[in-house]
Amino acid sequence: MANSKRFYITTPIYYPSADLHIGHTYCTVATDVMARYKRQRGFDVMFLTGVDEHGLKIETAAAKEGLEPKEFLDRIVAGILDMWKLMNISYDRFIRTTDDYHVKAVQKIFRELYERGAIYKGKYVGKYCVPCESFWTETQLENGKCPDCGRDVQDAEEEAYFFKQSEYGERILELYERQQDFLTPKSRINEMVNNFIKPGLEDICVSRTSFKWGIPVDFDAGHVVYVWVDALFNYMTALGYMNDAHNDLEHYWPADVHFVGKEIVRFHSILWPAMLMALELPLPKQVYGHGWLTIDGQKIGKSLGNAVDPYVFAERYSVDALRYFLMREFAFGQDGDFTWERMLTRINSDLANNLGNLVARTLAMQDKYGIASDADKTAPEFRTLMSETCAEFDAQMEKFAFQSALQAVFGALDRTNKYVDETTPWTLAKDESKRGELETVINTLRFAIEIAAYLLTPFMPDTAAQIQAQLNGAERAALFPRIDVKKELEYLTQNG
Ligand code: ME8
Repeated sequence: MANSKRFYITTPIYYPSADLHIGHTYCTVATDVMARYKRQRGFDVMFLTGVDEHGLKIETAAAKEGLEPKEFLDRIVAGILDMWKLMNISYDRFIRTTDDYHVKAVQKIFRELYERGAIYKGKYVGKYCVPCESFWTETQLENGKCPDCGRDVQDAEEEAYFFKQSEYGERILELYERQQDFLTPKSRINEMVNNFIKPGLEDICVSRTSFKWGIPVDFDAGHVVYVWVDALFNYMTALGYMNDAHNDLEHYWPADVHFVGKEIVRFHSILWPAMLMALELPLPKQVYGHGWLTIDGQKIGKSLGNAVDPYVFAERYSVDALRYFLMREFAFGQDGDFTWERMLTRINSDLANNLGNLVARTLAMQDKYGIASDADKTAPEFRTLMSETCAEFDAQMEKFAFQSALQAVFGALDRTNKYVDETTPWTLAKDESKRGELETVINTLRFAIEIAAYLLTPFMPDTAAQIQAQLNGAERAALFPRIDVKKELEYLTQNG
């Protein structure tokens, strides 16, 4: 059943964390928006997410709680699944790297790379950053610390397997040339070329013997597979690569896009294609490196102690408000600084005042004046406006420019609200001879709202469905109550 309209999109697989914060939801919401958008347009979508469960960090965290790693993980993974449910994440498949099929597949992949001569045995001397699961050479350190997170690194020396990453510099550069969209936004290419490829790629250590919690190398006891090799292949094992648990590799691979945070672009745009080249496998079409959510310029994360709890957020303002805010407030490719004030202001201005108010006043007038719905009675100006809005929306979505796509919709809603003020339906209603005009105004408003709701569906599925239901006659209810920003900020400072 070959369907040319296939769309395979992935999030990174998350390190299991008991403290989920809105930084974690950012990429997953964006991926969900894209997956819903493509499904709405008739694509056969595969949306993969999951968890990355191996490595020293997990082993240490589990031991701290006196638990076996798997026991520790099961509890945390349940929390993650709960969070995706809360956030209305419509993933098609969820992979755990402890899943038996993945473990066996990675063992086969490692052996295959070894047999092809892409992996060899050597000695590892260098530095290791435990939280990042990253090896570094002396020269890569910044002031003796991990260049990614700035934390202390440890000395490490042991017998280990290496992947011949050094052989792939030229081919990776060619890839960036040939496949212009391979790595986006474009600024990320310069980072990769200048920081890693130009200085010369090094062979990368891909096995460890100093801890146990990893996938064992099945032909050399004591070695476990480097967590990034294990993790990256999730994108293919989840489709059935080197296993029979799934069967849709041919159907969905190569991936249309991997969404990843900017700090892991390096693994996705150098190590990942290099390993695929070594195995002569097709490369993903695109890697998109998004920015971070920050607070006071610092990446939101548990270690910085500045997490914003999505549960609290969703309970007070709704999941759709959170999804909307994340996608509208920040440009996806860049960092964005979170403040409660920004968030409250955004919800008020766009969702309560613009969208919510338009829907409420349109339906109130329709009810009050007893206007029958008639899709043929729409002002030509709005047919043009909404068709231009749809075109602009699509163009932005294809570039993953969620912010601009939403700006297009809300620009049209703004225009629609102005149309109410210009046409003053309450005046028309007083004059029986203006009945036809009044019918056109109300139906034009309905038309604009209906198209906007359609476009907003991937971003705010519940709200869009509610709008559609109200247009179809369901009981009227306010979509987003207006927030008293000053009062709410006081509440948040006292309780946050
Ligand atoms: O990196 N803003 O897992 P992870 C935006 N297991 N994105 C954020 C963020 C923030 N404040 N905090 C985290 C890993 N993220 C690996 C991935 S893929 C084969 C293996 C994003 O749980 C981060 O940028 O540390 C990353 O893309 C994702 O959450 C998972 O991070």
